[in-house]
Amino acid sequence: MRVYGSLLSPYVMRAVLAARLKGHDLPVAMPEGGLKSPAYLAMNPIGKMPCLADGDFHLPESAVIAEYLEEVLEGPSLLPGDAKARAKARLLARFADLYLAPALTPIFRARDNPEAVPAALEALSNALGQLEALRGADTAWAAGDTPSLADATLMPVFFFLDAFDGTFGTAKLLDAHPGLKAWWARARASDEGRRMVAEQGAALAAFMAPKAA
Ligand SMILES: N[C@@H](CCC(=O)N[C@@H](CS)C(=O)NCC(=O)O)C(=O)O
Repeated sequence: MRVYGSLLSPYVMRAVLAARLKGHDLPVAMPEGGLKSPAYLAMNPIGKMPCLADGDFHLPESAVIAEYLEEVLEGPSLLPGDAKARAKARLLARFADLYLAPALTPIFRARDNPEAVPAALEALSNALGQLEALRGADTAWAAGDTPSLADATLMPVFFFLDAFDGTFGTAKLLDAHPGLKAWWARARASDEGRRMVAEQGAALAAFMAPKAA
């Protein structure tokens, strides 16, 4: 199995992290010819990253990939507990996809459209408050006592709160949400968190380097 994409993408990292949390390392690489090449579009007509290749089976969309990996890989369950606990993990992951990550996008593109940043910061702050409320009581991991698909989804997104903090004060937004702040501190300090932060940091630096030149 392999994943097409770059580790800078929180969606690619989600797939990679889901595998790692189950004890597996998936190789990651950009597709030869890029995301819009005929060869890649034949695998993934959406033309975005990630796309999982499992033999000749190709699967796009990070949430679906993470659930597939949960089903096919040996290792600890990333959807542990009863139906309610599993629904909670899925809910937090879905919230990240639908509300949290989109609020970060204009901040990522601030160079191209700086006017969009204040509204994005407000949306981000609002989304963090909603996430804190959805999560309820703080638990060791995002949705319970063990890692779940919610952690695999949220951790790569929270990396960007730290990465953009110096310019936009994004990590400081967590001061208003102590449960999330405590979860992120623990997740970031875990073995998988430290590895992820190092990899995303290196990928972000490489991405920014040509723009700074
Ligand atoms: N819903 C998709 C989102 C994937 C996505 O937006 N990927 C971005 C990178 S973060 C991408 O491939 N952008 C390049 C493009 O759209 O051409 C998923 O969860 O996999």
